[in-house]
Amino acid sequence: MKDMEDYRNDVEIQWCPGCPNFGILKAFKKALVELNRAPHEVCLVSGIGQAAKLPHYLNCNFFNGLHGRALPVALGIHVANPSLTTIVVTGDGDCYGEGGNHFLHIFRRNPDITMVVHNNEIYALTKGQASPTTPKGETRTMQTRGVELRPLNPLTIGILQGCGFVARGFAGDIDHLKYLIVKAVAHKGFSYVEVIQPCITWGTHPVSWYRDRIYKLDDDYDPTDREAALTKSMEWGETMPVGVIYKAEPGDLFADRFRKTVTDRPLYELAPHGKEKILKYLSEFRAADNDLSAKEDRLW
Ligand SMILES: Cc1ncc(C[n+]2csc(CCOP(=O)(O)OP(=O)(O)O)c2C)c(N)n1
Ligand code: SF4
Ligand SMILES: [Mg+2]
Repeated sequence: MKDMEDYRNDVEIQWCPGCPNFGILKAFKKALVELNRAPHEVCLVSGIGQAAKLPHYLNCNFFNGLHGRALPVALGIHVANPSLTTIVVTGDGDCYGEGGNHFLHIFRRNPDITMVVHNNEIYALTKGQASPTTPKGETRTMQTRGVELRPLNPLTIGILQGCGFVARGFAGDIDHLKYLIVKAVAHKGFSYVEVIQPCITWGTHPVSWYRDRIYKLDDDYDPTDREAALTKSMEWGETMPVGVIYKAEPGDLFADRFRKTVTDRPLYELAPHGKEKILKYLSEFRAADNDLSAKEDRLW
């Protein structure tokens, strides 16, 4: 049996004290323990942002790449080694702004990957500019006269584009969020969990404002009813539902189609010496990087 200690590392956390991201981190640890995944069986993938730092603070495989590009990297990792539990951790700016193209098309591909989006309606790492989910009219550090554009409704897009698992959680309800992450990872096919994550430094509203408006979907709600789910996904403002909003049959999976059309074996099996080669390239890259740094030191 795994426990939370298996996922703990000693990396110093760079979030503001009290940031709701701490709640999401804890929900992740609890979910991975409940799923009984060992750290080496998990790979977290992220881009850039406060949200994208989360994988740094967990003891497991992770890949931290370019802004907005976590999804294609995750797809590559998943095809190379489908036995890994691959989870993308991203923010509203990273995913719906810079990564908007990948966000749209991942649903069509339907890989067995989970994506968790921290939605704080802001570009927090770069000090509070508007993001695609900032409500119209609200001011931000760059949008001092109020945002003129209508916000994106990403959950509705997910359902319309055929995502088989669409959920919303709240960073302030760790156990419920853990429940959603467990369900999402267990779902075969692409699963999408958006998390309401108020930014207490740059955001407009305190955590209590969200708490007052959030409610859990009750047992009478049927997430397999697509029409009802579309309506529910558009509910945002004075009331904000959390829970599994939409669930469908998994459909055909990206890795299975890849096996039929490209190769019937995981890519890592086709390159048995891959690990040695990667270690060799990394040591060459580091040597070149050190060499460059030494030259820069001499220049400056
Ligand atoms: C290509 C590129 N454009 C812009 C930036 C600057 N940048 C870094 S993080 C960020 C916003 C991240 O916002 P979000 O994904 O919502 O994460 P948060 O910090 O809010 O968790 C931006 C614009 C960058 N690093 N790279
Ligand atoms: S700036 Fe906002 S999102 Fe970033 S760590 Fe601070 S409270 Fe959290
Ligand atoms: Mg954000």
